[in-house]
Amino acid sequence: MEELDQWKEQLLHWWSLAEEQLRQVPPVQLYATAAILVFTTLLLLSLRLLKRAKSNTIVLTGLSGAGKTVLFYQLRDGSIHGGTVTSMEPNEETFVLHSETTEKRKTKPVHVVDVPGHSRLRPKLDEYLPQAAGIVFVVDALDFLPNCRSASEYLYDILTKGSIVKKKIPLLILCNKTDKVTAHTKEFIRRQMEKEIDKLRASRSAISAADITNEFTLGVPGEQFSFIQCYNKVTTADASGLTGEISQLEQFIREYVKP
Ligand SMILES: Nc1nc2c(ncn2[C@@H]2O[C@H](COP(=O)(O)OP(=O)(O)OP(=O)(O)O)[C@@H](O)[C@H]2O)c(=O)[nH]1
Ligand SMILES: [Mg+2]
Repeated sequence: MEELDQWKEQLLHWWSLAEEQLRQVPPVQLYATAAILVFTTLLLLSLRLLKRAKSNTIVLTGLSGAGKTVLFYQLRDGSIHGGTVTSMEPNEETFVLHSETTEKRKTKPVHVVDVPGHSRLRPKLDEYLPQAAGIVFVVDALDFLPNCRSASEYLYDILTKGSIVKKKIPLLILCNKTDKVTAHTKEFIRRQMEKEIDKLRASRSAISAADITNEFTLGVPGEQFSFIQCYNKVTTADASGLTGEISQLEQFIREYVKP
């Protein structure tokens, strides 16, 4: 009890000292300090708000025939209509995910862009990637081995783009067509792509002095390449656009575009 009283006395003493000090300060200075404090708090608050106003764009990319357009329709309508043909233009729309249309609470619409894999249309990707909240790299898990090299090259080029690295945009490697038993597992696909990128890294750094195309390098020099070493968060998931098994894709979307 006595100790508490002592503390109280000490506090009162400090308070009166502080008061005396404040009284000596001209009021103009006091107002100026208060104004600066209020201004910085408001500035910090608005910066936080701005940061929260995040993009709601999800970009679907990957080689031609991987199943991007089928996934796009599954996300939007929960069906694939009559089927798809090789896309010649990006498919772009803002909608509420089909699986969420039955929910009572309102959910935020997602802006989904499906960029064709045809090499002539790939430059289009640069228009969409920098504004993405997340990138989905679709891989054909059935016909994977013959396409492993070109898919890895495409992925390498995405993961070394300055605009993507600087913003640390998360990327999902989506192994599609898992409705067929002969589809490769996502672990296998991840490992094979890591090996392929490891090889690519060596060949690219050898030529990069001559004609620089990649703004960033990947991985740790002298170490076997792994996606864990990337600046961007890279994860893997399974899907079947054909049968509508897209829950892992929707989970990824909702992790980065909050409902
Ligand atoms: N078995 C199976 N086939 C699929 C699946 N998803 C897509 N396909 C088939 O794969 C082919 C290509 O699908 P698309 O969605 O058109 O491919 P894309 O990635 O949009 O191709 P581009 O527009 O050329 O870039 C179609 O014949 C689809 O029927 C799937 O989950 N399982
Ligand atoms: Mg398509």
